[in-house]
Amino acid sequence: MQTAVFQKPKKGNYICGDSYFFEETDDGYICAIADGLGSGEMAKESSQVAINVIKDAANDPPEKILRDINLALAGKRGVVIGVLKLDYTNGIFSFLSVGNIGLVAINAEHRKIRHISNAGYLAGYQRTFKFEEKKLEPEMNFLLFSDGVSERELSKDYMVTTDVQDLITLYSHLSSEIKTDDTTLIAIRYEDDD
Ligand SMILES: [Mn+2]
Repeated sequence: MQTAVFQKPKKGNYICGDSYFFEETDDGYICAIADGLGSGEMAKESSQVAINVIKDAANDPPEKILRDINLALAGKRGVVIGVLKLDYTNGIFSFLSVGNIGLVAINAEHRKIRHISNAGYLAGYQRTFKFEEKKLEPEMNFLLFSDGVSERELSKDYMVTTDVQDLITLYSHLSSEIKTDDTTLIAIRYEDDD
C-alpha cells in the first residue's frame, strides 16, 4: 500500500479542521477522514476526537464506531466522517460514512466508482449512515477527500495517476491556491502483493 496526503486549511486559517489517519495491518488497511463542523481550533478538536475513536475501534461494527464517536463528541462540535477499509483476505473494500466525505475508487482500466455521500453529521446522537462493501480488484487507486476538494478538481485527468505521491504533488501545484474550505485529499494505491 502507498498513501500520500495533501492537507491545507481554509483561507485565513492556520489550523485545518479536518483530521485523518491511515494504517496497514496484516490482512487489511484502514484510512479515515473526519471534518469538524466550522473551522479552526474547535473544528480540529472534534475531528481529532472522532479519529481517535476510529483508531481504537477500527474492527468494531459501524453502529458501535458511530455510537462511540457520538459519546466522545458530547459538548463538542459535530463532525462528518468517512472510513475506508480494505480486507485483503476476503477481497473487499468497505466505506462507512456520515455526511460528505467523498470516496472514488479507480480500477486498472481507469473506471471510476464514485461513492455518493449522504447528508448529516455526528453531534452527540445517532444519525443515519451509509455502509457499502465492494469487490477489491488488483491495482486500484482510492481517493478519499473532504469537501474542500472540488468536483472540478476531481475530474482532472491526473486524478487517475497510479503513483499516488505524484498525484498529490500534481494536486498541490494544480489545484486552486485559495481554499474556500479546509481541504484533505488522500490518495491510496493498492497492488495485489500476493
Ligand atoms: Mn469541510
